[in-house]
Amino acid sequence: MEQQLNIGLVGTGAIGRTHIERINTKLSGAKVIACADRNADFCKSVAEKYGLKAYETGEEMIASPEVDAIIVTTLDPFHEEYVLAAVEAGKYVFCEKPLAPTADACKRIVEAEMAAGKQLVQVGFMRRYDPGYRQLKEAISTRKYGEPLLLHCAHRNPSVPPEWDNSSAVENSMVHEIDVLRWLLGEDYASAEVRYGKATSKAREGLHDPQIMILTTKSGVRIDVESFVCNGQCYDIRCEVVCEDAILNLPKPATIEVLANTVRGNAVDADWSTRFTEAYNVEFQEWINACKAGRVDGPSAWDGYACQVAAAAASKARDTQTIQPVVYDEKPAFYQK
Ligand code: ISE
Repeated sequence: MEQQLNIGLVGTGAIGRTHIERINTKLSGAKVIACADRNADFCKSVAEKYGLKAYETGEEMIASPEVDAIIVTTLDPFHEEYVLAAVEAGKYVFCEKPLAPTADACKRIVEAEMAAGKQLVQVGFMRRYDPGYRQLKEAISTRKYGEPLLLHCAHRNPSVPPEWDNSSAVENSMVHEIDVLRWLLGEDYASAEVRYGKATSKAREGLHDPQIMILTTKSGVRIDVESFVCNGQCYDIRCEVVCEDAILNLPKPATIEVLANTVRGNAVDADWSTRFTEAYNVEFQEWINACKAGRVDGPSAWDGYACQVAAAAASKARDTQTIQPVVYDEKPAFYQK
């Protein structure tokens, strides 16, 4: 029988727990067998619920020979230290997005990985695994419909948590577009801009919603992304690619038709966890398979860095209401596929 990949997960909050359930009940070839969290009591309760070993610290778990690979689902500011510990231990590590809150922190991870001499890090940009985005990617990369020229995208959430601030639209939500559109088009960004729409009265005071991010790629493709995070209705993700010979649209998720209140329509997702369930499943199954085959084939530490460079430019653009250049360091040969 093929050997099981034993995973240790650090950060037992909501997303961490859904990944434990996903891996241990739906996927094959791996099991989460251990966990760690700064909140020791909560960690113990999670360990008990799922039959895992609770470690006192993330570092201890990462170093343990019982654990083959690591998942990091802590709060964003703690990603760096656990990813670095995993790299130092020579273990594959999957880190939820963002790899780290700043481009500098991501760069430290990139440097540590290069010093280790082997790619070990994958970043949790699950949209790359969504069947709809994969169809778009295929259509764009073959140039079957000509060159992509413009993209119109939307990222709409019904509501946001209380800690959400003006920067979160870029840093927390639109980072997904920053990553997935760079991957779709296969090129880096040249500039970023963020403008405000007329503010909805439904957002709490001080929170400016909606916002529009405008990105221009190095070859000149123009992208607009609407972020409307207090729309009060539904979770809605759109991506329309205007090519020279066709207009391509991200397929809408197939959902049941509902007849109610004199309206005929299709059910919509209430949030991202249901909208991207299939993408998360594929993402983790492919990660498990790749770890067992001894490689990383998903979003790399370099992709994590590139995303934070563009996010920082977009945030600066929003704060100063100017257009900002997106300037990356030169991509090392280590990450050229
Ligand atoms: C959340 O953190 C996510 O990652 C979701 O995918 C995104 O749609 C949402 O806007 C974020 O708040």
